[in-house]
Amino acid sequence: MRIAVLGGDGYCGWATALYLSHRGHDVAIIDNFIRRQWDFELGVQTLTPIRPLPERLRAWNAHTGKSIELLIGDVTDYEFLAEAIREFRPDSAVHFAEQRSAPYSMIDRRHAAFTQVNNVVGTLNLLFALREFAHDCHLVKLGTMGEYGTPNIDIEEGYIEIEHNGRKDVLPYPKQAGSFYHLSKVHDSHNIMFCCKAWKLRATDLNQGVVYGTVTEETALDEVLINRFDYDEVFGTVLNRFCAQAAVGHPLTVYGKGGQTRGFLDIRDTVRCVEIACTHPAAPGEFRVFNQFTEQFSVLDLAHKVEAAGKKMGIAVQIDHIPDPRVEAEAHYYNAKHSRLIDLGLQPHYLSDSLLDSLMNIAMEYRDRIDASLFLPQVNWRNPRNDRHRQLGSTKPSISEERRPRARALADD
Ligand code: NAD
Ligand code: USQ
Repeated sequence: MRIAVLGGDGYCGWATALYLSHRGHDVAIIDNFIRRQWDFELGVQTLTPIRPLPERLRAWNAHTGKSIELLIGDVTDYEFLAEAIREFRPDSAVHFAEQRSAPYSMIDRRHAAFTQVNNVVGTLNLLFALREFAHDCHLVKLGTMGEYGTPNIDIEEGYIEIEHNGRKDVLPYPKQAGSFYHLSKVHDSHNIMFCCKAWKLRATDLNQGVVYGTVTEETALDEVLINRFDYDEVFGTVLNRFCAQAAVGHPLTVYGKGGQTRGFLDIRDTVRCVEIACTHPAAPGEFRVFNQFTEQFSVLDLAHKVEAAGKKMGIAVQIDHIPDPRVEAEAHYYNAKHSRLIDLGLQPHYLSDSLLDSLMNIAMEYRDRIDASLFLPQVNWRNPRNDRHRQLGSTKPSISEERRPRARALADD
């Protein structure tokens, strides 16, 4: 298939582009590298030393003989995106190209507005470009399990049958998102559903849980192909962060009670799920939702798993409960369905002891790059700041004055 990977320089997108290319699909990456600018803005860097995208692509070609096309541009620029879609003519457009950090969206008004404009307008542009230039192309959109929040009933895959005053209907599952970022995904879902109905586009919303891990078969071929591993408070996700914290002897930062329960998956399952969605497209006019995760854990479950893995390696891991900077339930019911991708052939990689050991080993290997001052949360849901600077994407730090020197050092590098 011809598959466009929007956001293919990012964490999930890079691993997916390589996997799809390896499996014989013709792949084009569309990206504007804004994720790398956010690292500069925040004065942070990934634990793993990622290389510039053209260098990554040359290495991929040298190892496999396969080429991945690169289209550099901003998906919120309609002219650029329309041209990219018209020229590449994808069978599937896999859309990862959004601002995906909940804390980033909660920094201040400007970051909230940026997140929603970047995400909602990018997706809207893609819907219009598909309608105009690739009507039969299947949109595979990365959504999030966080769209549903934590209701006190089972979570279904996208839709729920409701009986009300003696009548029944199947309706979109209620959304209770927990940040301006998560809300941007809710807005996307509504726009996509409407376009499937109005224009008979075909789309799959992959409501993905929290991803962990960094190594896939393809990224392991060469260090030049290494993937991101974020551990800072803004972009680092919880299990990756706990492994980095353990590696440098920092107490694990469990927010509040730690009963927050979420769906999780290995990045090797992310890439496979996307391929499954592409090769089993939705029908014209269909808006399909798959819950993309393989297991659910509470934050405290994960902390104990990392503690046990540390013990085997001779590292004494301490677990701290710090005040939760987010507004979220710290103990709640959680039971989310996730059978549709398994029905289509997904064979999950569960979080085994050996996998956790390998995550810890990566954190240990690159521990000299860890800046422990990035662990403690500074963004607070109850108290987002007013605007800090004029322009987004500048190399100026946006969270605190203390980070200025680090941002400058990174920029100088
Ligand atoms: P990431 O930040 O590592 O990658 C996103 C990529 O999109 C970056 O390379 C960035 O430069 C690009 N991008 C962003 N806005 C763009 C724009 N306007 N134009 C062109 N390119 C743009 O994020 P990720 O972790 O790979 O997440 C990818 C997608 O998966 C996101 O939509 C995210 O919401 C979703 N998701 C991620 C996770 C997770 O745990 N990482 C979990 C659930 C869902
Ligand atoms: N948490 C801690 N300690 C930490 C970091 C996080 O207790 O040091 C807690 C958070 O409070 C939250 C949970 O761990 O309850 C998950 O937080 P996270 O930062 O790992 O993930 P989240 O903010 O939910 O976002 C990530 C991705 C996002 C994706 C989402 C899937 O960044 O793009 O949409 O996972 S989901 O969680 O299903 O919404």
